Amino acid sequence: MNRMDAAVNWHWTCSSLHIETPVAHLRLTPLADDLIRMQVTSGDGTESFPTGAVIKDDWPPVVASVEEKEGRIRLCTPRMAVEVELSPIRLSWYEGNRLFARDEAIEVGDGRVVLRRSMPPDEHYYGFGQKEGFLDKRGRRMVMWATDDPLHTPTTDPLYQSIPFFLALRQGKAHGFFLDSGARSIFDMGSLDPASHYCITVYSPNLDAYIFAGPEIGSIIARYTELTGRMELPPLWTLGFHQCRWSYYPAERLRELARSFRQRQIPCDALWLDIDYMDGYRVFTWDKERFPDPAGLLADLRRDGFKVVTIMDPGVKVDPNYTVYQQGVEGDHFIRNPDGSIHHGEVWPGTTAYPDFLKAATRRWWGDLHKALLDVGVAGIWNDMNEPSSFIPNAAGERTLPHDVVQGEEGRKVPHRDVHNLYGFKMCQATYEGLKRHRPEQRPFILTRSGYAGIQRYAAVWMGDNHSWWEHMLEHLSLCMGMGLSGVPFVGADVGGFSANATGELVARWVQLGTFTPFFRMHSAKGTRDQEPWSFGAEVEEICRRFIRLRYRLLPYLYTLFEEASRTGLPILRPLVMEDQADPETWCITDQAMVGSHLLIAPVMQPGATRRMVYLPRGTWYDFWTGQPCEGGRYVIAEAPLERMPVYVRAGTALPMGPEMAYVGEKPADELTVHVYPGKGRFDLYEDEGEGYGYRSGAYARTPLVVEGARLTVGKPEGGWQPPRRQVEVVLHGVAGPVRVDGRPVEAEPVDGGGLRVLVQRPGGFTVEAEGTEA
Ligand code: MIG
Repeated sequence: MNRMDAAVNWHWTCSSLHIETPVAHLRLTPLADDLIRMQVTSGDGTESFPTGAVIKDDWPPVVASVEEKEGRIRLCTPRMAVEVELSPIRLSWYEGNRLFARDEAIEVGDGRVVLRRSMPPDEHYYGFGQKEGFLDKRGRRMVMWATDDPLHTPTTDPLYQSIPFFLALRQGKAHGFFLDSGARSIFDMGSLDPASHYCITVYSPNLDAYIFAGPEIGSIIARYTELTGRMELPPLWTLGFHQCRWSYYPAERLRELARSFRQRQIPCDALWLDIDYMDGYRVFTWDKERFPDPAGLLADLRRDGFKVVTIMDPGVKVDPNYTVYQQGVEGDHFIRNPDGSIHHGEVWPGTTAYPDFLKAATRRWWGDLHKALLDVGVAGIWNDMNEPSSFIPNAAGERTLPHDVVQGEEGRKVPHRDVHNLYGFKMCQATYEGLKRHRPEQRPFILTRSGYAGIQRYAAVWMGDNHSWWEHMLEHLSLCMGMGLSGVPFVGADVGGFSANATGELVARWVQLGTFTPFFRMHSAKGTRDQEPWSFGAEVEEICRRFIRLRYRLLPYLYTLFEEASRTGLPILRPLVMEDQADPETWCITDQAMVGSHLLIAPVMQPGATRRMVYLPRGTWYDFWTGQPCEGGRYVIAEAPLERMPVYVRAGTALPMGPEMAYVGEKPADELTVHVYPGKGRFDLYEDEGEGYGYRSGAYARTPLVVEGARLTVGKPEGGWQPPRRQVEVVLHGVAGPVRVDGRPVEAEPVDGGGLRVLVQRPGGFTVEAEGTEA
């Protein structure tokens, strides 16, 4: 390795600062006031394979200046600066006058670039996509190399996702770093303790990074997702409850499952088909005996409100009599060995060929194949095994493709090693574009296991093969929060746990957690005991029923958060540090989360526990179950008998809730309840048709719910869509009364657990207030 030493020359082109050294070229390009791109090019100067993560290139010009002083060059934007020492090359990064990071050395050689950054002892590191461990990743060494590892231990690394993005927080101020490469990279955040440096290595002769000045976590995520794109608003039904297992078959079993949900009055929107629906694991086929009439089955289920999602693996069975394989060969869609032959791996169908999703024609072919599934009524696609996974280890002992198989367009071929982390991402792009082409009037729904930075544009993500272990409830929270901080808001994990047998208590607790996570699906592995909400006796069934119903009642709140995420990139499930990054207590909390910025959840993750400690950030909070106010900025002990998970609501919240329903769209959502928690705040309730793109041409409603003290003002909805609302029920918590509507006294009814309830026979445009907040 060679350290980038004395610069031989430098120049400023008005858009980039270029610095030439004998071993590499450094280029610094301001893209926005708080964002600078940093590129190091070495080797023969060829650019790295473009990942496709970054979608924005039309940045408005930045007012930047460059000056040289005492052997340093300083590049400034109105909000950030980078100062380059020329011998050796060292970079100091500033937000205003605050030094936030220092690259002490840049080393190149052996097909790598290494960045050594100083590591203040009081700095915390968050994000990195899907990474094991607690919220703060300080002290961990993490590899970006998409891997199907079904045993998630506290130190298993890497997992399925590769998102080389992180946030650093020091003394309440944050900055961000994104490394854009589809090749292997390593983030060693001080694994050799005590550490004075952290170290970022990319296995490429080039480094392409983006530095975000912050200092707000939220604004960094907003910028990062401006760069890499945001989730499209999903269909409303995908926020409902999903039931899955490996596998429900034959058709009659699926019908029986559907009947059970309706008979037991447990809401459910989607049933999932795992690999056994296929004919010998051949993708895009159906097993004719198990599913003789898929279109009829799906139509019947649909009449009862059930959507069906089918699994898809990338591996195509090598079988000369199978059309998909034939087309793949004829169309030159498969990844090849260095000698030019089609590469064969081993996955569920036996010997398989892997589509090369880096090729546009292959993505199109793959996307078009989905038409057959859409035609029989499949509602969404579940992309599994797309790390890609292989049953035969490669020469490096990894269960994925050999590093030297060849991918990419003609004239732009690259070895798999350079683009490994893009496989799942590009597969999802193919699926997404296929769904858009063949069902343009509906919003696509794709769930994926593997992904790269920007995956949020194409798919929701679940956390892969967890276990029915209590420890994996904490993993559920930490992985999902890490993903949310990394720009991917639509995330979840297998509720109840995938491998091993669950117990009733575990399932009850896990369903409580799942109720508040963006993607809410129960799933369990082949060979494990039944894992439906009713599989563990009446008490657990009742707890599941109550929480799944609560999930549906919360849809107006959750859907508004999804809409916000689609516009701003902000996560739905957030660590507490995002809500109050100046409060040191929040910096390392992994076992609690915010859902949006109004609800705080504290799941119970130990057997037998009936209470737990909860940190409430500064301000006043209300117990969701009792309506009792509690002061924050301290720890409280929350009561948590099995049927209750601690949930708190921030003072000043207007929490919108809808009616109970068996599934989304069962009946018009014409009842709205607004729970008011006195204080000061505002919630802009977002509603639309829940499907399709009408909202893009104005068919939505945004209703301001404004809380001031014990007064709620429900404004007139903005937007061109009329919510089907006849009346609004308002529940005022923590107040004594009397209650007035638009200044006139009304009868208010006390509600269980405290609070006063009034019914206003209008869709909006009124004020409800109470006198005298309860002491
Ligand atoms: O090799 O399709 O993570 O959710 O049930 C296992 C069977 C393949 C792994 C997925 C899991 C799914 C299972 N799959």
